[in-house]
Amino acid sequence: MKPQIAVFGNIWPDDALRTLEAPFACHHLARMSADERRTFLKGPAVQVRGVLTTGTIGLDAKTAASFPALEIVSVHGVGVDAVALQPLARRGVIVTNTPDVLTEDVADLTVALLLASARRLPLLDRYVRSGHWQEARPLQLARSLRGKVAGIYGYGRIGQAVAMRLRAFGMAIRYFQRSAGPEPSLRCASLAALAAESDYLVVCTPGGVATRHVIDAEVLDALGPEGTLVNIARGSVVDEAALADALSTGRLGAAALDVFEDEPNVPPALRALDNVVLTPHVGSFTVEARQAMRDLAIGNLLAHFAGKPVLSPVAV
Ligand code: 8YV
Repeated sequence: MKPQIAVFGNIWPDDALRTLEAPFACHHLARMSADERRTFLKGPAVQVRGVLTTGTIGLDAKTAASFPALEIVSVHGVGVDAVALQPLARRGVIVTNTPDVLTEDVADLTVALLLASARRLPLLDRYVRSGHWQEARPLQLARSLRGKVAGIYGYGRIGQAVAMRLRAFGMAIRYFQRSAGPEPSLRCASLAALAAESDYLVVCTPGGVATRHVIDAEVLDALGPEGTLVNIARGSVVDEAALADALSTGRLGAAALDVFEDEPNVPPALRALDNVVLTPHVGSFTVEARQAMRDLAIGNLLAHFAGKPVLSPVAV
């Protein structure tokens, strides 16, 4: 009998679904109505041995409890903050994610956002389309990146890939994270100290309770009126109300954001601001990264049910 798996999210293209449906009996949660989902979670879910989910949806503790036979949760994404890691670990359930394969593309988007903000690309695009150029309306000069400091909060795989790129633009790198990291001489003593030293504060840290709202009014004030916040990690890391306040009162210069606390809902206060660049959580949204993420996420399930070690387990 094929192992039963529950598939969360509607991001799976046909070829991925075909790959899944050959070895597994799949229950697609995204295709169920709210009533069907409740019925499924109260009944057939007891047979489910594997879960395939996205980084954003994850698997919360209550839903995980509906799967008493669960052996593995495969996350399509590197961030596992939406997964109830501790309860699953206590039950001996394996959790896997998709690190490495998205690092370069997420780092590329980070630099694209930083540049788009520094050179005000969205405003310039609107300037041309609206005919303001033909009307010779005045334009404010942008700021050069050369010689500026990029402070990277979270100097892991993605943070280091961002640093490598920004060095090529002539920027100096500093970072903050709890552990010393690979270049201790560049590490600041605290997040606030990093913000104070930085022209651009780039958030690359994992989400979750440990980092919830750590980018608060104090950190934003340390970054200051000439400073820019770039966030490609998790919206939960930033206190969005404090951010909107700092931006609209001129205490912070600008922001470039790919992630938000309550996606896809972006606070109207942020959407209304000209000094903010917004993208819809697309760091890994390339053909290449998404293909590699799908292969790895499905590969983890295939390995587990073939009795082999999984390819990319999350250490708890
Ligand atoms: C995806 C992500 O948007 O990897 C992550 O942690 O946030 C993104 O790559 C998401 O996980 C897609 O499933």
